[in-house]
Amino acid sequence: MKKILITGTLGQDGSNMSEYLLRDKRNKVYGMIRRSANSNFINCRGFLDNPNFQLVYGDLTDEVSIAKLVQEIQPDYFINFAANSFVGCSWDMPLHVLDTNTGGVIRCLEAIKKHQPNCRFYSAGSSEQFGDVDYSPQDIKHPMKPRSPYGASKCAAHHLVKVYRDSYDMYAVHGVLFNHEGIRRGEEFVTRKISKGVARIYDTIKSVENWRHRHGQAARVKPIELGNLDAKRDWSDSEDFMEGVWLMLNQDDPKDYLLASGETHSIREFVEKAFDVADFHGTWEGEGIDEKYIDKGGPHEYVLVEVNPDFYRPAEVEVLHGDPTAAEKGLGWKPKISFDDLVMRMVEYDIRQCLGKNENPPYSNS
Ligand code: G4F
Repeated sequence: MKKILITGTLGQDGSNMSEYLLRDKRNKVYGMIRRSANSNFINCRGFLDNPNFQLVYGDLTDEVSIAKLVQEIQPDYFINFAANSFVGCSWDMPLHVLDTNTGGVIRCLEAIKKHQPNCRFYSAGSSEQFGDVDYSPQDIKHPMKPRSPYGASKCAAHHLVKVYRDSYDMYAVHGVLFNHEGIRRGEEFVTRKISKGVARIYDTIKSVENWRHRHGQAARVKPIELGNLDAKRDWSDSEDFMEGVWLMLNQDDPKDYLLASGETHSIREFVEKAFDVADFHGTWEGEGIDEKYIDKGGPHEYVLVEVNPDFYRPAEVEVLHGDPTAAEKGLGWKPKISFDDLVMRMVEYDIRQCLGKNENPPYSNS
């Protein structure tokens, strides 16, 4: 049996990876969680009672806990998805970001070096490392030019993984993952904020249509408030990436790869596609902080999106666009879920949730 220790289990990637690995009954997955009064297990409901899954306590900022887990479990693989992962708040708590995202990786590497040197280690890198990009699409050789404390923390982690690999002959890889989303995505990230917002507006207008609408009244719709609409991101589905991460961990020799869709889309395009799924068709009006996305197609005019400068960042990564061809050649990996399907899946899922059809966030390939 292969023993796999995963951090960030309650989050999108940790839960998707656990589910992906538990499909093979020869894998035993240890999912690390931090102690909290209010842990949210919603992403894990589908596998919490799987006999090959076990929750274990630990914290990336506590080297004692990391060392203890590696010593006791003796994992064959250690997949580190835990992070302070929200770029937007990394300016508010830069030291915590560095301690978790960089210091945490050192603690993992040290624990492996000392207690289980044959364990293969995956470090979750980010396209935020490229930051103020020199060229598009970006490949793994693109210079690191981070624009946020978060991006800087991931650059340092990338260097450290290489240093440990070269210094101690460890199997350690740092996968540079472009944005990856899905129905387990946290609401602070822009795609889920939009898909949930679309579902909320859909629910408000459609439920009002049943009674209020008949009296000729408009629904009271709260628009989605967004920051920079012009930023472009290379979005994939998180589930697609899990296979790529696993392949990266199972090469003959450790090598870093970049995972991306190979397409880039603006926040504005994501908004349009998401509202299309719910059959709202707006137009953009105004400029800068006065810009709005307005649906004038029905008997009432609805402002669906407006700009709130509170969501602007002190420094922005304007465009990310990854080149996945090296991963395709080296790992035989390529993304399966298209941008349109990703948006559709997220919005349809959130609409179903709003309409009261509660489901476990499923892993679609299982
Ligand atoms: O969804 P985001 O917060 O993701 P971001 O910053 O690209 O980071 C994500 O992807 C990285 C990989 O590239 C990961 F490493 C990282 O952990 C995380 O998963 O923001 C995307 C874009 C930004 O340009 C942001 O300024 O959307 C823009 N945006 C516009 N309005 C907004 C909003 N972002 C958020 N979160 N909320 C808004 O209202």
